[in-house]
Amino acid sequence: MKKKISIIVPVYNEEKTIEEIIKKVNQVQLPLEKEIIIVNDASEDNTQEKIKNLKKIYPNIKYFVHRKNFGKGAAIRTGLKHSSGDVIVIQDADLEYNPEEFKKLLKPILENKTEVVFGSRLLGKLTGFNIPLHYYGNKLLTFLTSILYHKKITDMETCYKMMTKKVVESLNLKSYRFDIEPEITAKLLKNKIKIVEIPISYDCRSFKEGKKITWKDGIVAIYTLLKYRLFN
Ligand SMILES: Nc1nc2c(ncn2[C@@H]2O[C@H](COP(=O)(O)OP(=O)(O)O)[C@@H](O)[C@H]2O)c(=O)[nH]1
Ligand SMILES: [Mg+2]
Repeated sequence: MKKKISIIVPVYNEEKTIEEIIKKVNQVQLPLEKEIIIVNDASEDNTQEKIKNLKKIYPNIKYFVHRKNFGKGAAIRTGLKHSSGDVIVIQDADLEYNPEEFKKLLKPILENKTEVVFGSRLLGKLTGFNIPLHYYGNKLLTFLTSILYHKKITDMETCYKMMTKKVVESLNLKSYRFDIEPEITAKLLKNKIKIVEIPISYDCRSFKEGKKITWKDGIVAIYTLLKYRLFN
């Protein structure tokens, strides 16, 4: 029986959106108990104050702070270490992804049809991609993943990766930065773990609004995909 979901929120300088996203996460009605694990990756803005206020309002928040900036992957791994849920999902601290989608993502896991669900921004109706390089970069990285790992998937880089705790632990994650996404996907595919993809909505923010991933992370992603394909 699955009883609890741990929602891991890596945060770096997101003072404008952290309150709103945590409110949304708490609003969504799920058939599991929710644990929210916020990992502040040494933000230099007002994120820390905002999280402290949130903690007073929502008792289901666990809060951890890195003493220096290590990256999204490191923050996710810190969150994992402290999670007690049977199911794990990652939620960015901006507003690009909508937590209402958790309902759809959770369904096949609760029905024991799969242990891993990816929310795909590129399946079904396209919404919210508005930086062409970002859109084509995502298409390219996903295409490359499918070729290298002989399995068709549609969105390697999605933040909405929902997995049972058992599966995440088996992956033995090592990445520090945005290379965490290709690492997770590569290891799942390499270990022949089934991934169910469900279309989700997406609302891409601009760099001005705080988007942090860039084309350089795309290069690192290619390197990471090759690395796990060729070595362990
Ligand atoms: N912990 C941590 N999170 C980061 C870092 N850089 C970005 N993030 C978080 O990762 C999430 C995704 O960043 P974003 O730039 O929107 O990229 P995308 O959503 O993957 O395209 C956001 O919640 C950021 O706050 C970092 O250095 N450390
Ligand atoms: Mg984002």
